[in-house]
Amino acid sequence: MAYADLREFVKRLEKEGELKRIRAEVDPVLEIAEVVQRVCRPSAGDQEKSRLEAGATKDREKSQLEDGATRNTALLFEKPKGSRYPLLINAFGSVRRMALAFEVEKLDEVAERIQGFLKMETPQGFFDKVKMLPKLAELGSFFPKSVKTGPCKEVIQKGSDVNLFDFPILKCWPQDGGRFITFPLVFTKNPETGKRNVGMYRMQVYDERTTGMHWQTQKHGAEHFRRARAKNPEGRIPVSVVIGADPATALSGMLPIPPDLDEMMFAGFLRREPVEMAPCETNDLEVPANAEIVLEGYVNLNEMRTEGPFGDHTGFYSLEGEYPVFHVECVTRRKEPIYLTTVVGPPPQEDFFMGYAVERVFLPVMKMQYPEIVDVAMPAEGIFHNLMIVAIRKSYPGHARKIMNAIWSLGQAMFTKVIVVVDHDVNIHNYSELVWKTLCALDPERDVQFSLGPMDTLDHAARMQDFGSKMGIDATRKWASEGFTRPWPDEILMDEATKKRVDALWKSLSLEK
Ligand SMILES: Cc1cc2nc3c(=O)[nH]c(=O)nc-3n(C[C@H](O)[C@H](O)[C@H](O)COP(=O)(O)O)c2cc1C
Ligand SMILES: [Mn+2]
Repeated sequence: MAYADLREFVKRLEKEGELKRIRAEVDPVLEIAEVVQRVCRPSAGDQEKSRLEAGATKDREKSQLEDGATRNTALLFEKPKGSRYPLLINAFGSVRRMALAFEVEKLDEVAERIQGFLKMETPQGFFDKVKMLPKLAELGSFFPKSVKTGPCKEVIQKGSDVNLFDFPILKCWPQDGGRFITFPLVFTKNPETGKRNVGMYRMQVYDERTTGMHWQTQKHGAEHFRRARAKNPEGRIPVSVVIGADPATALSGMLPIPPDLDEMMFAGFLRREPVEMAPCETNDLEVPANAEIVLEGYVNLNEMRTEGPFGDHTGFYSLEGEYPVFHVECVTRRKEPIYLTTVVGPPPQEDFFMGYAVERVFLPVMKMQYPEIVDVAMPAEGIFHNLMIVAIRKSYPGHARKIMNAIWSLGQAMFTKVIVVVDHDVNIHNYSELVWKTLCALDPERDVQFSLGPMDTLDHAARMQDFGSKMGIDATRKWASEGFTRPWPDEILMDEATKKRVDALWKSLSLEK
């Protein structure tokens, strides 16, 4: 049975020893973020240790940043200063909790389910295949279901009763421009097709009823805004924002899925039960009926306002920029809503584990289109878009370069700043092996390729916002057919017969502790 709502997930986390309640009063202005830092990030030494362990066991999931002194758990702050409502944070901040969110033992199970669907007879081509999902979903009845009302309507507040400061909204870092809603699901409709989009875009609170809307230029919410503005620059678009829902639904806003593929359908697929959608009170959007908090309102198409700075997941502040403005006209909520939030900052933070799950879950989709891809890794320090390591089964000259170009054209992977392509026999989750073999395989001038393209808005080093250069490193063995005519040496490995002989001798050498 799917989690009915966020509070069921809280109960499950608690039962699994994955959640701590904090009864002391803690200030959502800076203090909560600092507490989270001490729980979710081990000291540098521990990090190095866990990395070495992970490398030794070929398993990145082992480097879960479990730290001796403070255990990495979800935190439920029962008394955030200045608010009547509890605050849930770090709920998804480990591989284990991500697996609990998707109700699986291993994230690979989700990948296998997706693979099962992709294997069904579908037209050729990645997007066609992915677009088949809604059709398959209709058959499998994952499609969202309209209902008249739900727990998200226990309390309805309109007009001057609306006050965002009722909620324990975080200020995360000292130079942040204000308090930010960090875990919202932003609902809009494509003004041309009427299709829904749901995205997780942070919202800076300007006053009781106004926030920023941080739609980065390549994101689907931004596209809805632009299309509506092109039709009627003086108009407005309806926007509703959900804070807190069952885990699959809450996470669906960050999924890098194609435009016009409904995130709520995908959430239904993930939770194996349709998401029930209730109509909003003041606009024509629908929101998950099990939501904790819903903010209904609109964005004016001719209004922009300075947003930021914001301590971002790059580990640096993203600077001020001009973004649309969200006006809240109505709040609907549970009587005692749980305020779901997260902190981003120097990696790794909670969002690393969300990104890691996405990497694992979407790997079969990448492999489907590019079967030569054996594995993909995005290390935490690469903050999703800065570094992607790809292992391929190389079968023709220039194959590594082809994969680089493929990644630079694949959905949000277009943002990838550095791609390293290695042969299939490199364990890319063991960074020490990866760095060693990559460096050994390089003639830098020959093997490094530059390209230009769209950049993540948050990249502060790019020559311009949203546009800059990328680098691909071909660290595969070089072939004669690629102009490399020298012999390529074998990797040093002891032969099995000698190993067996030493195994037999081993005890007599008394070398064990
Ligand atoms: C914690 C967190 C915060 C995020 N904040 C933003 C943001 O402020 N603006 C943005 O454009 N994307 C942000 N993202 C990334 C988007 O959620 C992600 O790119 C998503 O796929 C966008 O949905 P879309 O493809 O429907 O536009 C954030 C992701 C996470 C995990
Ligand atoms: Mn989308």
